[in-house]
Amino acid sequence: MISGIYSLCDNTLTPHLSHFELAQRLLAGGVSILQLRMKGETDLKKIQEITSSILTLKKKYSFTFILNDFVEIARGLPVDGVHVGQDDLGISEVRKKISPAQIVGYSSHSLSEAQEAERLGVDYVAFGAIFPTATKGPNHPVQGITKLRELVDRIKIPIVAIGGIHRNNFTQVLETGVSSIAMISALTTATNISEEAKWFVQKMQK
Ligand code: TZP
Ligand code: MG
Repeated sequence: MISGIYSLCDNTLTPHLSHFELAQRLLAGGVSILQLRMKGETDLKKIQEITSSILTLKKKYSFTFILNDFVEIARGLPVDGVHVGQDDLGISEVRKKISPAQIVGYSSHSLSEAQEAERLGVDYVAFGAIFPTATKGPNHPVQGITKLRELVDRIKIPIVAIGGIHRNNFTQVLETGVSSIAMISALTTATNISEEAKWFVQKMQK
């Protein structure tokens, strides 16, 4: 379930596109996973509506749909899972709220945090930022490829590499043996989002 290209449906860098439009373009490019990420949004009804609209795309595309942060919304809708981090509810609390079929992903920012998340029973960990990224700003910790490789050796659950990943460093990340690779800017700021997603999808299938 967690393999291939993990796209973040976050329109911060492309506000002219709605989340639904962005999701359509990413999915048309063949991404395996789509995470709806609406950081700072407080209108729960709006998040619910957008989540429901993206769920309708399941009729057309096969993808794993993850909701970032909003566990209460994930609880009431047939999304495949939720993605949480340090600032959210604890893992066991999240588990109690969602359905047993739904998965939990966790954002980790060090080897020990990723290992602890595995111990607490998350289904996958995101690890990053692998490279510096303007999307997270200059103060976000950067892990690098060596640490990513180390994590691949240390844990059994799927690892999603994230942060600063673009065409020019994608192969390097892929070669570490991670299950999945996540991107925001490399996909959402492309002139043709679907074509760009396709390029990464094909690169990962080779
Ligand atoms: N978590 C760690 S880095 C990051 C997140 C959400 C941002 C990734 O964005 P980009 O544009 O792919 O570097
Ligand atoms: Mg969060």
